[in-house]
Amino acid sequence: MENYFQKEIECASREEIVAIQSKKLVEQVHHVWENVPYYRKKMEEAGVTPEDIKGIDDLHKLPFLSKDDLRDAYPYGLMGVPKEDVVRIHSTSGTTGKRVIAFYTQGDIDLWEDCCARALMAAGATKEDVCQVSYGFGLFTGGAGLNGGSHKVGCMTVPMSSGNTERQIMFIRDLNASIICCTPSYAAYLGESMKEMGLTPEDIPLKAGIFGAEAWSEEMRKDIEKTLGIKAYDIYGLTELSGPGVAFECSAQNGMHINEDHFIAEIIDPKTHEVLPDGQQGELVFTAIDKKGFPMIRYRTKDICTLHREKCPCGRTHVKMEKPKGRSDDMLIIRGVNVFPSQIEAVLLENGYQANYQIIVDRVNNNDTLDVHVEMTPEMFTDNVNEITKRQNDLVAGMKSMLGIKAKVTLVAPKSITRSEGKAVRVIDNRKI
Ligand code: DLL
Repeated sequence: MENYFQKEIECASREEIVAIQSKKLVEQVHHVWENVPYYRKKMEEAGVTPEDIKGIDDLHKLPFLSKDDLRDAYPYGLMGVPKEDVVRIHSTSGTTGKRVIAFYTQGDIDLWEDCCARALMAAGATKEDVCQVSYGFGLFTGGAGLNGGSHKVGCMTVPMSSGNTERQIMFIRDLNASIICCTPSYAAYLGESMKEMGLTPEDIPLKAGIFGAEAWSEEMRKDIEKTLGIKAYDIYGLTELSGPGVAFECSAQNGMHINEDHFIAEIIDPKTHEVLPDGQQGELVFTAIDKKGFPMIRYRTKDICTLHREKCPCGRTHVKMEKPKGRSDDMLIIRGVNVFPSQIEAVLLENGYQANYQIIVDRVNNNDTLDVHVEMTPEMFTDNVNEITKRQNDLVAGMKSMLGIKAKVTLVAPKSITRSEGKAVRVIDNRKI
């Protein structure tokens, strides 16, 4: 039996969703026009006034917001309410530029936690569950968001935060934790550590995991499900739009339902800015129609993705997004060819490796080089040179057929690549361009 947090809205008809979105969009545009001079100026420059926006069919008339706008307006320029109505901030790690600071009213936090509760219940959570939240707490949104969602479901919530893997495993076993929330790379590391401790999936009480905050492949899902003996569900979100829970996977495990009563999704061509039809890949753009503290209109995420509206067996009617393929700023251009780290990862997992790898890009004599360091698993570890060479050649061939270009592959000893407790760092780009 499918498990819902807010069935009426999660399974609403298309007409109902469109009506909700249209009404909220009109209100949100007025709110922003009156309270966010930065965006009002953008609207004026585009020749649009709130009167031009009568429903979602008019969405395309509104100007985009980009990461550059967030940088320009840092820190307070896009705040949508007086400071006394803000109860919290969160912030991005700033790995790809200046930090983003997002502001939340109490109402914003409530709806965000509802979104996370929907995700947990879609993964089977009930008030009987013990939910261990092993995303980082603090400025990062992962810990706070899923912690709040878990409270709303009524789970016994364990606010672990990330790190201290032995203690994580001890709590899972001692408290009989049934649900874990963390990044997929940390889930893989937990699995690896449990295996080393001689634990089998039967010794681990977990039944489900809610994994997101970074791109991960289907192969990695299979791997985590096998080692931990759980069902692994994807969850998507970003600080600018509150955090985790913008979209989440249901029992069908093939794409994430976007919470359309709070967020309107569009896919655009990142070059021409043209809105693309469902089923076509492009950049994901969101309009947050409820959030008041940091109201984002047509925010360009840089995430490359596809939307689908086929009927879902879980009964939810909200549009689904595929796993994002990566961010347009993660995409490497190597010798003119677009390469996503997720494609390299897929080749490794298909060949029996785990997602312990590092991609090193450089430019030598005006030529891009692509080196992939890949850890052997303990089972395949050998010092037989012929064996290693054969394995390396197999991976080179696999990558050539996936990417269309040649990579240099170096196999390294198990455990020699640093593990991550949060988002994994996969790419080192040494090119000075
Ligand atoms: O990563 C929020 C989050 C926390 C999501 C916990 C899920 C779970 P940021 O740090 O602002 O927020 O990073 C947002 O991470 O634009 C994507 O590029 C990437 N991302 C997030 N979830 C996924 C996912 C949090 N499920 C950025 N698959 C986004 C692929 C993801 N990429």
